[in-house]
Amino acid sequence: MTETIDHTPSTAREADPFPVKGMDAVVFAVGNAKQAAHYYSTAFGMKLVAYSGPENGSRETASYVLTNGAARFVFTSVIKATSDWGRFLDEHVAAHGDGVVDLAIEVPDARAAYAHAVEQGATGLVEPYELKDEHGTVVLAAIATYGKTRHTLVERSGYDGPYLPGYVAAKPIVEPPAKRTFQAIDHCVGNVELGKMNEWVAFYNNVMGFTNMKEFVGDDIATEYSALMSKVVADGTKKVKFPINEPAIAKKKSQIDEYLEFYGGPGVQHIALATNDIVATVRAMRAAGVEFLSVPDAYYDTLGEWVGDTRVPIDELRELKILADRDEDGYLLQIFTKPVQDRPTVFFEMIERHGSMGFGKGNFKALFEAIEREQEKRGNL
Ligand code: TYF
Ligand code: FE
Repeated sequence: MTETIDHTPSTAREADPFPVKGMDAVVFAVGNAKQAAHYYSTAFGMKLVAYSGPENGSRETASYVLTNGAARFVFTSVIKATSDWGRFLDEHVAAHGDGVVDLAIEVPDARAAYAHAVEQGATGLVEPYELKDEHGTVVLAAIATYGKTRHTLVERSGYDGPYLPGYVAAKPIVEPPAKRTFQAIDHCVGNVELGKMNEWVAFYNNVMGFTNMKEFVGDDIATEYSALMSKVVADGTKKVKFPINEPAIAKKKSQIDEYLEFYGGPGVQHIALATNDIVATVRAMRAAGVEFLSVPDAYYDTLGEWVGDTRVPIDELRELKILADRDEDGYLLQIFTKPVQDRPTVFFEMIERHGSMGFGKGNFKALFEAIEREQEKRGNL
């Protein structure tokens, strides 16, 4: 008797209508991209790899592309607006301060992804188009998400230039650190208005076929510790993970309301960066002047009892104010920066995962109380 075995991966059998390869880039609109590129080089240990500006034919905007392993950030500022895109960026910076305009996703087929997204109700912002240079061809399209944020869909199909056609290779601003500070984008979090979280979760379910991850912050945590609710959507491979937060009503002003007020609407709240040595990363970033949230010493007095053994001794976690959490799959270590601009808006998370696919639910109380202490310093009670 012969047996036939189907070796097709299950995702292919089910014909995922919106396959993704991973995050392509996080694009920031900032007031001064030249200085932002310097900060992310010296403070975050990233490497400038590509540039587009007046010197190579882009008279309207200057863009700096920095990488760290697979993580790519693009910082764009307007020199002199002459098109709708330049005016959009000018208005974005005026209204929101420095912030994220684009969570670009790499897809195998941008035309198919765009057509599927629009058919599922997404707002199309840019119809698929090709860009070519001596390194090859890319296909780009863009759809809208929360606030004024977009998802550019990037099909690279073997393109081997430093970023996209129109960009030239650039040398690092400073010598990159001997040890990489992080190597990938772990997740990108959005803050939306009260009552809109489920609508945006449904958007990612329908438009991208993303599914809900098991970890969420419901009313219980919202009312007891902090005023927010959160759900996480992810693609089938869990490479692209998008938590969505909304404010909840509580005694204290929600950190999400504070963000919405100072950002001037919904937008990206934090980007989590994956590291395989969070101790070295935090030491390097602290030495370079990056400020992190602090939890009280008491957090570490009981940590060992519930987290058990981790790669890093509790005393070192305590010294560096790194948080730890464990679930049935493993554990994670994480820490959060303070907002990286004067507005209490965008911040970063550094995360070292050991099996756990969670987001640090065991830390939400300590973390949210730390955020509330910062809110009080700002006068937002
Ligand atoms: O991404 C997450 O879900 C965690 C926890 O305002 C978190 O990093 C959630 C909400 C928030 C800050 C951190
Ligand atoms: Fe996070």
